[in-house]
Amino acid sequence: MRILRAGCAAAAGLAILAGLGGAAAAPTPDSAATVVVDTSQPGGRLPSDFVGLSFEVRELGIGNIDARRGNLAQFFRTLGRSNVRFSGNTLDRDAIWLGDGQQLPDPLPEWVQHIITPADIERLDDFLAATGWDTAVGINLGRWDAERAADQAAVMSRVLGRRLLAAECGNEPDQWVSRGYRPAGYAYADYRRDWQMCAGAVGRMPLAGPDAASPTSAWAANLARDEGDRLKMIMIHQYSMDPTGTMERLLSPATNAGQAGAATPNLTVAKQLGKPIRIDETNSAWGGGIDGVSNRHGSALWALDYALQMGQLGLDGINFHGGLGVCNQPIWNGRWQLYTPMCASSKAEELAQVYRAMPIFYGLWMARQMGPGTFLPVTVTTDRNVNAYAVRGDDGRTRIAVIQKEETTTGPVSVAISVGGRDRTARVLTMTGSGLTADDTAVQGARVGTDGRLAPAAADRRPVRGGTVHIELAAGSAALITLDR
Ligand code: BDP
Repeated sequence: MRILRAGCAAAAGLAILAGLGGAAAAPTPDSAATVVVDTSQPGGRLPSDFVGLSFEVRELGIGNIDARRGNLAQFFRTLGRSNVRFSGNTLDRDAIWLGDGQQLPDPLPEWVQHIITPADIERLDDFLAATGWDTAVGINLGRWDAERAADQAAVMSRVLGRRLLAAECGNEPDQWVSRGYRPAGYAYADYRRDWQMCAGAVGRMPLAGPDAASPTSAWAANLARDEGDRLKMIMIHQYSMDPTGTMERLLSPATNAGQAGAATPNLTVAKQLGKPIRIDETNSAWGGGIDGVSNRHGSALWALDYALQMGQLGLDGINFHGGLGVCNQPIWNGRWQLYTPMCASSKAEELAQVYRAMPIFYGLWMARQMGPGTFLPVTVTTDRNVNAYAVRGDDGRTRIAVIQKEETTTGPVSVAISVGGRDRTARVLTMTGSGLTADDTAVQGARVGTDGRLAPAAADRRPVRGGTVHIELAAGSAALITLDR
């Protein structure tokens, strides 16, 4: 039996109760888990904008962020208001700003692949107005041009106003030597001078960064300490695996522990300094993701677990990176974005900006349903790969997510969730897929339609008796349990 987080004496007893208490018609569960929710000790916040998105800045430049076309705006509404960030490798590598009255360099340097203009910012603003989201947008610092940066900043403040959470000076500066933007030996002290140059050019605009590639890089903590009030929010990147990863590794307790370990040092500094911190670029594996892993059902279970894990740890938000090309095909520059939450089924749909949800989208949607609220400590006792989180919602309802991360051919788990209090009912929404490497993820059997909406069938009802609710959770699925007041 694996006891996750501090064990408690009641848990073992509940495990026995759960084994006896399964519904009569259901197949005998192979094993049991208990989840004890401590309703008396509220922890940190799960903000409403916790689960955000991140895209390459190229998506702005090629006109993909458009509320008047296709179904992208509805995808954003389906997820609920949050923060969308535009940056990524295409920022410093390929993107040039062209303000009104500015000229492109002649001859055009070979590196320029994408031109970002005030019209793109206007279109973004319309999109944000239509969806209720806010944004962080990158300014090219890798290939620096002070006049263009100042103009971009002025346009962004004028057009986006309060919808602009922050600008970001450059992407992954700790990789600029290997990308050829800076000479060998370029270190944090050099970067800090570059960052100050960018901060100087953008006026009073709020800034977030440094968006280092390595989650454990000291650049984030250094910048937060050195740049005081000028840095509004710390932004770090974190990918759970390298491109050699497997589904088994993605869903393993070791990866789960590694994620927390990687985020903790910068989070600790952020807390000491009282500064907000987001993982503003994340996904299952860098290098565009892994076919058969990042684009399959298991990634939905991973994303739900990971988002809530990071929320419970105390981060302020997490932006899942993606791209708006054809699903499972190279999106730009020969690179895949297999981990993307949404993508087009065909070239024609890509041009029409009609997307479909990838499995991971459902994981983000489930995580989103847990908040806003305050985390409650849970103790999970199980010999299976099960994680659980609880949140006391701002609406007064307690919500519990239980995630089972094993292949669907393994037996179900009988879960006894101890919540205390009087008898009442619980509503259960379940996210399922036919296998970890299937791509038919659904919530209550429902999938996102071509209109971008998700309309799950009514939740299942379960009684809460003696302070405990029992559910039977199929392997490779996740349940979101809402307690009625
Ligand atoms: C990050 C970059 C992003 C890439 C991603 C990846 O910022 O542009 O798409 O890696 O490798 O480092 O998938």
